[in-house]
Amino acid sequence: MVAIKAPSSIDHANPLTKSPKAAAAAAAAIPTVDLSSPGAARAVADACRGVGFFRATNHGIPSSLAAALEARAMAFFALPHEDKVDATIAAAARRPFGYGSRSIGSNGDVGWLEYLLLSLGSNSNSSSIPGASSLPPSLRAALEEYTGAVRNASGKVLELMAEGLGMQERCALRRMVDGSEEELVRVNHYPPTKEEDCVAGMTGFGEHTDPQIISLLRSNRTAGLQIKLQGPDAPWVNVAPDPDSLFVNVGDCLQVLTNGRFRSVKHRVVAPEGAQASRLSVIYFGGPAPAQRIAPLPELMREGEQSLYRDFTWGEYKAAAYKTRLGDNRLGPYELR
Ligand code: GA4
Repeated sequence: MVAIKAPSSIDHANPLTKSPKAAAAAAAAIPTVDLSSPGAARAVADACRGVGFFRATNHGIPSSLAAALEARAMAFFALPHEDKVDATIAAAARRPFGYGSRSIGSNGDVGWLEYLLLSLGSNSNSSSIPGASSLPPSLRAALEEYTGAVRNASGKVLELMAEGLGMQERCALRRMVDGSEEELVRVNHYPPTKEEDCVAGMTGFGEHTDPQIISLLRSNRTAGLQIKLQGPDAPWVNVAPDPDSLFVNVGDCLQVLTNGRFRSVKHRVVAPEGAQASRLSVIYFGGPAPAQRIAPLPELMREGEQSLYRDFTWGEYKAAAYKTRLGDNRLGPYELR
């Protein structure tokens, strides 16, 4: 692999994370929510209004499922390149799905990673993932079990969000994702950097926001994920890896549905200099149905409050988003002020 120089925005000498004290301050900026606690709905909403990101504990995904998927995914990524391509031919027929290495999307973005990107298919009651049919059976089974569990966790978080927003129907947000046919799973593998690759500030996955409603990430113990706190001059902070937690992030559609109350969070992965270990992360993305109108939910609007965005459907937004570069401001063209 060839080292990729990060854009200058990537700042390893981030003042917030340089000293132990500053690192502790940065970590404190990332809220933790115990999803089983009585105050969870309020804590989830506070986190989504503030950073747009939080660490969720007691999410209900058995650690054995996540560990099994991690082991099988690691074994898959250790296969020869050709085998990985062959095993994902079924999925790759529908770009951008399948196995990818170093290139992200189809507009020239590159990263220090390889990945599997799959659509979870149409039937939320069925565990079978259409594009996974030719994957090694043990990986396919682990993926199907894990995605079943992470879908439930996502549904639970969406209910807490609705409750925290004071919505009448707890299921209103969850229903937008359930059966939408727009749920994805992505398994990212960031290989260790060898000494000759060690160019300061390599990009693992460049900065971006997720276009969907919600994303839930689980990683192994290798660091690399960073989020940008809200505000133009806000710093990037390291997210300490925690395989027992899920990291939840607000996507662009949820920002619009809440008329900016919840904030879509910028995030990126830095390939740590001279890391000995691989980083492996699994991300679930929950999007709405293609025909779903994305506009601020009327019940959230105060009297006289104006929408900050021009209406669109998820189908339109996705088509436009997939033509952009990773770091582009995808909501920009829809902003009214
Ligand atoms: C970011 C979130 C998800 O990983 C993803 C990505 C997608 C891709 O990898 O093909 C995109 C990116 C993501 C947004 C802008 C476009 C499309 C790469 C890219 C440059 C699967 C998604 O839904 O949007």
